[in-house]
Amino acid sequence: MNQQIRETTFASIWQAIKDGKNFFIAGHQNPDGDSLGCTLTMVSLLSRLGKNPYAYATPAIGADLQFLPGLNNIHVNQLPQNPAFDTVILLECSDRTRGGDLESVLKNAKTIINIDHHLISDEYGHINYIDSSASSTAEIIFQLFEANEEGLLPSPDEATCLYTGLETDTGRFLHSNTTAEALRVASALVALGADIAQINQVIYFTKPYIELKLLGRALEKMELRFDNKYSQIVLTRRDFEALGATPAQTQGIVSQPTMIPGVEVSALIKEEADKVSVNLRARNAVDVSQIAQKFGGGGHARASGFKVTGKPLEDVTSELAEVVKNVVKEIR
Ligand SMILES: [Mn+2]
Repeated sequence: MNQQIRETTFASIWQAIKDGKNFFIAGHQNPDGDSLGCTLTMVSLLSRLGKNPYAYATPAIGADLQFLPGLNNIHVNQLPQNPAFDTVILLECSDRTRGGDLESVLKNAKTIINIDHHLISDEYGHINYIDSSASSTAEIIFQLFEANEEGLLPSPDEATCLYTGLETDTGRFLHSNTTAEALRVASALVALGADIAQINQVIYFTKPYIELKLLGRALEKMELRFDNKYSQIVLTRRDFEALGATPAQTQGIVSQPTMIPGVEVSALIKEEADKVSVNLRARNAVDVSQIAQKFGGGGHARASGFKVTGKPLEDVTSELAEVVKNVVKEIR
């Protein structure tokens, strides 16, 4: 994306912020650090500008993100009865349903602003700022600040929220989306007061007992297939019940097998109460977002996923294996 387009588009976002009064802000469902960090930053920024922001998240906020400053400003699972927002800002939502059932909000909005870094977007907004070269939406939001003509900068709390988005979406600055720009923005956020000691302590050096036990069980069940290029972990309902764990407690598990030399694709397949959900990771050669798209999902080249309802675990597992088999057989 060239600089000209970028500045023009940021200018149109600032104009919409200036023109708006009652704002609705949401990230995607099951919000991650980027989604929540950006939502909180926008709420805080809009409040500073004298606007009325209403932030929404669904269905819940993970235990590891409870430390984020300003979290009590988020309405979890609560939509107003008669929504009347002139401006809607959706973050990290590749289509208008990613943030939940928001039609009642969207249909009355004068301006919908869509800010995202995912590869594919429906461009459902009146203003669509999609930059798939950005490591995270947090990186884009920081650039948005920089494009502000009045020299507005993130507060220390906002810097903490944005840094959390950047750090979690880059896998602690380890994934291939850790660009020079991502590191520049991270550095600027630290200079602005991001509390990195707390972020790291809470997100990376804290894990509940049950999650460690679940990791152990998952690694125990890991299987290598197709010349050891595919790692498959299947967690059944019985696995979760045996530990008193939930499918939400599997964060980080799917990345573990990509440490094994030769593994190109890692899949974590979870049997949930009403669906089968699959997380995919790639080491290098494979674009797993294309695999996820075949099953109605999406995401990034190195990290993606999908959900299937009304199909048994075994069928999803074998259909996925068939697709992966055809993809990895090309890799020498
Ligand atoms: Mn993101």
